[in-house]
Amino acid sequence: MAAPEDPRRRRVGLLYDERMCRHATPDGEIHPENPDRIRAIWQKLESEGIPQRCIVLSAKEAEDKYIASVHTQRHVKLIKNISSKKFNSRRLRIASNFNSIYFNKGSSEAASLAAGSLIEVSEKVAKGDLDSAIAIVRPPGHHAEPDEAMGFCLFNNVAIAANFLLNERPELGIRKMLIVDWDVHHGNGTQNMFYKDPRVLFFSVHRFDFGSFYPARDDGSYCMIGEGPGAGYNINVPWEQGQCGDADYMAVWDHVLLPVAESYNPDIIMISAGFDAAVDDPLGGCCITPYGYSLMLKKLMGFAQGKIVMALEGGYNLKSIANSVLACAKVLLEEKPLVGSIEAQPLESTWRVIQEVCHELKTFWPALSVELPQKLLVSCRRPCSIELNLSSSSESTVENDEGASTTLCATNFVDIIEPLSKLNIDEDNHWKAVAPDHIPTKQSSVVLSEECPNAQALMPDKNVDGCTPWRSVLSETEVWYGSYGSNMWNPEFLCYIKGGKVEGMNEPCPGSRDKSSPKDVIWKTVPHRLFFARSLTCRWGKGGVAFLHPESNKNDKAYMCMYRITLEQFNDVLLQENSLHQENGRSQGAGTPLLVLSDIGVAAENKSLPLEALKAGCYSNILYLGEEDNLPILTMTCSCSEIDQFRSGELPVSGPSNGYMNTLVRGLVEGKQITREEAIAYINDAATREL
Ligand code: X5A
Ligand code: ZN
Repeated sequence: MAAPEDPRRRRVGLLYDERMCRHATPDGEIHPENPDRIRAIWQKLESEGIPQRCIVLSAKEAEDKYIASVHTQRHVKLIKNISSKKFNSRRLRIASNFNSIYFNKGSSEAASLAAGSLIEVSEKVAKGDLDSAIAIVRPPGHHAEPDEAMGFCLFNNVAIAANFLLNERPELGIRKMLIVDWDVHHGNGTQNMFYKDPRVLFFSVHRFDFGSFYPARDDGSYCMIGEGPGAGYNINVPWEQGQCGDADYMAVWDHVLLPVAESYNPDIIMISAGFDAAVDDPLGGCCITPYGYSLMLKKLMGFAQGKIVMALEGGYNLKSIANSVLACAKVLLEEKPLVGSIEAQPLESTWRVIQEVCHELKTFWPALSVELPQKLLVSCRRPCSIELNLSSSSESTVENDEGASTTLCATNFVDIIEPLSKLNIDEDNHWKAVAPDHIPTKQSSVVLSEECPNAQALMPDKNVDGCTPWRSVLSETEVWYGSYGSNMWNPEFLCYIKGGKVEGMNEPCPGSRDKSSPKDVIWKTVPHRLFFARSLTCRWGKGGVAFLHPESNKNDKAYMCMYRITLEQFNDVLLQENSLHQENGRSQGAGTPLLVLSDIGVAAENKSLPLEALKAGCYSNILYLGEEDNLPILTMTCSCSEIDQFRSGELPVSGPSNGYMNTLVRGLVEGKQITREEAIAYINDAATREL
């Protein structure tokens, strides 16, 4: 006999359907958005006895007409048909026309089941048949645009269901709804679909990194507040960096989302619940714990009479997503009060972001006009992982008297960049990454150059008997390479040595032949003018890149991160820095080195040494900046004649792009030279002051 139903017991819908596992990469290629994600979640819930306590539902395909309420007919047709035989020969090519998309024979069905599942559970929650629900679906949806699949998303599941409730089931009384998108990526598709619609308050908190984090479009900024009647009903909270965790999300909940939800008073809440901001996610670089997710959810249950629909979006660490969904399921079942605590303080940048968002929206939401507690705004900085790491490896860290430079020995260099690189993986193909042998981590921002077809063409370092002779000579000579641009950020520079790419690079670098790490890294300031010029580079897209004025001036000061590397490696860096703009540097690099030992003497005498072979490149001029530990300090910049051309306007001068700016700031801040604010001011000054 069945136990009588406890009237206080919450009815929680739980939807899972194995058929959504049939969407997979066509040839079994490894991919983070894979069938194991939802299997892992389901297994975890089963092992904890969750399904027995929920109302378990299986998926239903969405009707075309409902999908077509937010997508174009053309897009519906394409996704519905992409798995049919007649697309066999075209499927791969069509997928490659989209950004971060694959298709196989199971894709059409899975996409339509994911959307249909959301319709199904949303309708039941709206009706009151369920109190709340979790739909464990894939493919995810929030990046999907009206006429475009992108970012692993085919149909916009949440948007389809939201539209269904508002327009197809008015009798259920859902007049206004709140969509909370806590996936680490911006929900660009959903934002777009309801941008002018005040019946949907779209709230997305995501990594933005000044516009360089996926999807790396400017519509994730806090300036995007909605339009026409929808003005004020779109709220973006764009993180400036990774590392955000429970404390940061709680601060945003308490100071932005909850006050707004309180005044908006939604009839239902849908959550675009990606779990890629979870601790240990390979793409997100943030660190929400399962306890953090349960608090975020619990705090939302106070609205809309607890009517909450959760839809899985991203989340790529199987353990993290399983534990996080489990924590959420327990909250919806409302078994016990939450236990846990948040140790960390919000990041300093979190308060800045919250202030910006509130400032932008306070005319629409008076609750956002309250001043943030003053104590939160001053010195609330929490140490980031690099600092923790440095202080724990005391014998490898030497602060000199001025406190200006930090010397790390070679082995620790790797230890120290490792936590940073962990936080910064957002390459479409990062999962193919192979960690360099001595980096003891499963995750690395460095993608080795295996996949870089031009690696050999760029540096055909072998003749019939192995190494070209010049290489062995130059590999014995050490120099300091002084970087003042994006190479100040260690993971970026390491790509020129190890090969591979970091976030923001279009192409992987081939690396140097000698892939050994720099023997030392120190910082210095030099009396040269930093400025930004040229307007477009392959690597960084639109915007200028950094140069040093070749002539020194005692009133100028530029920060410089110096790497102790071999002259062979310096040559390879030089080639890679210049090959972006010209083809002939490549063949040049093959047979003869660009810079040999005797050139250093010439450079030292004249302070600069223009290299004829690189004259078509951006950085064709070698600067000699003195010595450190009896080794020459070299860098590369433009020629003196180019300075005149920049001044006359013959060559363009322009400020750095967001992505480039972000990397410079990161380099300076993570290199512990200056604070984020000072770094931004330093770059802005260099970018705006006349040459
Ligand atoms: C749903 C989701 C991420 C796409 C990342 C592409 N998409 N690099 O998390
Ligand atoms: Zn995501």
